[in-house]
Amino acid sequence: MTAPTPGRTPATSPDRGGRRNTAILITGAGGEVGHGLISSLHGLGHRNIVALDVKKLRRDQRELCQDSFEGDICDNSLLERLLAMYEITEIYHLAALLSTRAEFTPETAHAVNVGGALNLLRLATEQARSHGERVKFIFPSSIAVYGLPDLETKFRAGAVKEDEYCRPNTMYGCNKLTCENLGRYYADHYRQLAQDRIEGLLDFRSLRFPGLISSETLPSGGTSDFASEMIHAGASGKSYACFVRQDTRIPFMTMPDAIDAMLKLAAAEESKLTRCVYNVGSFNPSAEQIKDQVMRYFPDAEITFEPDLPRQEIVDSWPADVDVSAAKDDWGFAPVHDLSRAFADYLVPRIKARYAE
Ligand code: AKB
Repeated sequence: MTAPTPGRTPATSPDRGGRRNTAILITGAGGEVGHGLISSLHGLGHRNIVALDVKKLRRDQRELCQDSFEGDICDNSLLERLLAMYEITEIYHLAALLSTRAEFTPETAHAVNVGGALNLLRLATEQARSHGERVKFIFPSSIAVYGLPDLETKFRAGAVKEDEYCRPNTMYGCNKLTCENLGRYYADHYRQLAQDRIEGLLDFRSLRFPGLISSETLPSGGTSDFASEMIHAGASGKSYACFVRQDTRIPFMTMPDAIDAMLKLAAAEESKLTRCVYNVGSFNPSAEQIKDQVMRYFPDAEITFEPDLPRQEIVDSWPADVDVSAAKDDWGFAPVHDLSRAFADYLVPRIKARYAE
């Protein structure tokens, strides 16, 4: 990993009286969500984005950031050096090993997904203590925190609320649920017995993403990836064997709606928030209905269904739908894309352009 060049001086500016520049830190910045988030934050006028990822960011992404680092969120010395260079006021902690990949290396997934989050939560509280302002910590959780015991219960449960069925069957789901609880602990109970306790250092907010579908990036290592893989294969003329049954149903949303939801939650007035973890999602088609949409726009697509039973079991334990009323009521969650608009207005035009290049 390439840490910041040793001896790099803290970034300061005259109008801050020599104090370090403020920064918005995005971990996992080179991933699917990070890719869209950097562009959206830059589009909103933020010029103090600091990106961290294990891989070097693409040039067009680096150019939207004030700084970018290659490194591991488990590398404490790297995080310390980041601390020394910037006054971090907001963190979007996106770095994670997704559900399928995590099942092959569960202990590594725990180390990265939970150990990394713990490092960032500690970094955030130290930052708040040192510069005297609360740090906003935005954490993407997942529908993987849910664990429906069987298909009958899954379909009877319908749209599950945040506090129902939180019994995950995957290491990734366990990790995400643990991180939600760690975030709430750091925000509300951190060092609660210490004499020198300082309250209110962290403003932790989390949203449970469903399957995300992007026109710009292909997913990797997720168990909800069948939707994106099917769409991109159909559009690029490749045959696709879907790894779940036709009747498989989970909630999804498009990447632009996911980024918009994350920024809306981040901007929400704290007094309006009745909880720190929210469900989001906007459509919940069956795998067959996704295929129907793909065939409508790419009639030559060759799509078959060859369920991978262990992965099928994971998806069957996730809810058929999620109740998003708390997000709508508290901070105005309002996704633009339902299934048909996701294809007509976003996926098909953008993906056709992408594969035409
Ligand atoms: C995955 O498929 O693992 C993720 C998720 C549902 O959080 N995309």
